[in-house]
Amino acid sequence: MSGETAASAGLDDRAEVEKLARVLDDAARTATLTDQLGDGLALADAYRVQARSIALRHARGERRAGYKLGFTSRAKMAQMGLHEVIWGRLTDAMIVADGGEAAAERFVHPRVEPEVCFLMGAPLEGTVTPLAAMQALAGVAPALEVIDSRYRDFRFSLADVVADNCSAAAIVVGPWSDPATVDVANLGLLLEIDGLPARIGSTAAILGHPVRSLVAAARLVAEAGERLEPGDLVMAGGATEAVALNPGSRVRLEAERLGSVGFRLGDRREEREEAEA
Ligand code: OOG
Ligand code: MG
Repeated sequence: MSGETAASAGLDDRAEVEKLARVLDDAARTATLTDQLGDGLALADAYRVQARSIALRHARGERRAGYKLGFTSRAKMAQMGLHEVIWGRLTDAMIVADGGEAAAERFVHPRVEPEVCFLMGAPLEGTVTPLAAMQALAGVAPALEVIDSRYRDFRFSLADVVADNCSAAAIVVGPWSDPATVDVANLGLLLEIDGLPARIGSTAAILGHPVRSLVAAARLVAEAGERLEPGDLVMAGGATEAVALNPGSRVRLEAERLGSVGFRLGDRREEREEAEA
């Protein structure tokens, strides 16, 4: 290392941010693993790398779809050994239709998490009350997130995972409910894989109330000079540990009062046979 630490000096060199963004973008685009970035990366620089990697996606035509929060439940924090709420960006290319299929080739070692997704009806930024956050909503839905770390062994530091856009890979959003009529504070969640229960939980596991994720999102994105915009999706974070998926798996989340959402991970063999036919 040089005399200065990355934490104090930051990645002064734009070229260095750009290089790391390209490495991670390539890894995500081609579904290949890459090495952890190492101890020298400061969290603020990791967010700069993330922003640049998303800019590369936008340059390829992907559109903004909103934000995701990470490590908003104890179960997720304990599973990954990291204890700070993080945020990443969603694009339209990550959206899989409810009841649809996601090609297995898109992922390296996918895991699925039961979540709640918010739909913004009005802008929201900075320090807001839970009530103001609720009033900015147009909808709330049961949702699944597929995370797929680009790092070997699904292991990373907080800065690593932030730079890697918080492992974001795909989301599946179920039917919208009116947040004025459904209280999302404490709703039972049942995650099924291939028809068998894989995890049970509650929306209360998400920071005690999922609206706190929305409040955190408004504050955190404002620190980066951004705001939640009407039409944005905001994924509140996994309510339970993430569960590893195999090709061909059928995933379904049943959420009390909100209904269900599901998708199938494509079967690599079928895809290969189709390609050969
Ligand atoms: C980081 C992403 C965390 C969540 O819902 O907590 C996340 C990871 O665990 O790979 O999406
Ligand atoms: Mg998640």
